[in-house]
Amino acid sequence: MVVLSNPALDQLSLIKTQKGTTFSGIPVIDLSLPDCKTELVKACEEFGFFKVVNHGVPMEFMSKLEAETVKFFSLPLSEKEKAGPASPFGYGNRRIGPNGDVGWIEYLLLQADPNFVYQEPMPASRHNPSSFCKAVNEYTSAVRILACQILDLIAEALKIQPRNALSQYLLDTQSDSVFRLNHYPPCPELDAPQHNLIGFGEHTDPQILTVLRSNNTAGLEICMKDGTWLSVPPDQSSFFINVGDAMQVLTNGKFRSVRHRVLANGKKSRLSMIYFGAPSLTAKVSPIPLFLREEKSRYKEFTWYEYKKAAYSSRLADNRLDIFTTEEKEACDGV
Ligand code: GA4
Repeated sequence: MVVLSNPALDQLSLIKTQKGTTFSGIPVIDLSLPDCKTELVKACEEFGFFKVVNHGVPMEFMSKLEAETVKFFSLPLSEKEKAGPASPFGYGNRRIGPNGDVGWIEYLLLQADPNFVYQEPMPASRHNPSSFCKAVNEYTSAVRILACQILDLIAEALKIQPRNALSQYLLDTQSDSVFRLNHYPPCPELDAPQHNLIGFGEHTDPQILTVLRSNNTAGLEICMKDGTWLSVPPDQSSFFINVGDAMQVLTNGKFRSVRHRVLANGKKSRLSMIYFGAPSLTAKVSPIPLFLREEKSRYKEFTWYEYKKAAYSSRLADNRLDIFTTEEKEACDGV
């Protein structure tokens, strides 16, 4: 469990939400259908967010990792801390990033490049480390393939050449991809009807594409173009995909990096497993020439390292692309 004292609670943001808006219109894309690539592009432009079904990842991979994750987060704090501090990889609780952001959360952050094999040191007591490592490795390999399939379909629909121009970033052995396991513990005394506790504050993901799977507990909200927050009904057998900042830049703003947040409303534990597909630190990030035929570049070229360096001096809610834009202010950067 997360160790949180009552004064710690005072520092966490309590936000008021309008009465439970549950958005049912989130795009659901069936990857087995021939026209899914057009739908993927539409969803990336309109929402920067969608759900995929018939994705080919065995349910068994998800449930095995979920069971192992539950075991891991049930360990005593001292055992979880043996994974090392999350700076940047390891176990963390409450603190998110290095600049004062906090949430009602504990998590494990891991490297996720294609060569990386998750191994010990891992907590040993009451828990079988090798089965946890196996489940992480099995799951991350499968979702990496899924992310690459989605990127290839998008490239095909947009006629980006070569077809693997986007997925190659994730398949690069030096890819800076990250894997995150999040646990939002229940906090019943805060479950007042008009209040919600912030599990993970609003932000956009830095990377190219995010693949998220959660258990059946609600909490995720996405920010629409008009600034309203919509709650995403959980679905433990599907994946939710976020467009990240790097993808917004690669498409010169055609795709929208979606602002999102997680509320931990107190009744049930929420568990999520998230793969963030990223370029290598030396990769140059700038719009693909195809997107510059009719429009000038909205972004200055940067290396992924430069973006990351700036990102780690930012607060969670900051717009991390502002400093790389060629225009005064982004037109559609949410709230
Ligand atoms: C948001 C998306 C991923 O969870 C993450 C986060 C990272 C962290 O928790 O260490 C960051 C955050 C995330 C964006 C800005 C920086 C970095 C915390 C923070 C304040 C792992 C990532 O890649 O960027």
